[in-house]
Amino acid sequence: MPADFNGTWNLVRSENFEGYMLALGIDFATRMIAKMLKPQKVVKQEGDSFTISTTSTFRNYFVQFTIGEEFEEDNKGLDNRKCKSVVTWDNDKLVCVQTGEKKNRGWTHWIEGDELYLELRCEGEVSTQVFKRA
Ligand code: VLP
Repeated sequence: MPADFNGTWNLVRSENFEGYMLALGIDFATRMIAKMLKPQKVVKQEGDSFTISTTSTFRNYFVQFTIGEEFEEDNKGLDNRKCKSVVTWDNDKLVCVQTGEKKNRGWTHWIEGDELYLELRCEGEVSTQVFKRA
């Protein structure tokens, strides 16, 4: 029985988001705004089907996927690069591989206690975001 990510989650802390954004080539002005944000995630999980909406006062991002099914991701409003993405279970972790122009790009979600973790990876950079239930 895999983990249950359903719910509304608010960012409480993050590490090295700047490094991750630099690896993605996000410009200075956008990084200055983005690092101040406290995004909210709403995760809907039904079996192996997920929607994750990330909203903030600046930009919003929505992604929908089924475990093991590759999809085209446009990263609209983020770095706007297209990639082919696939999400799989690694025990209770949700692991996304984003294949495209950027090497070693992807993310992992897991739950630890009452916190939702998100590790963001791009090239050599790793950023960790931690969320608590709203
Ligand atoms: C772009 C890089 C900040 C920074 C500028 C815009 C949307 C897993 C996954 C959903 C993510 C988070 C993406 C962060 C990339 C920032 C706007 C921030 C709010 O989450 O939950 O696919 O990829």
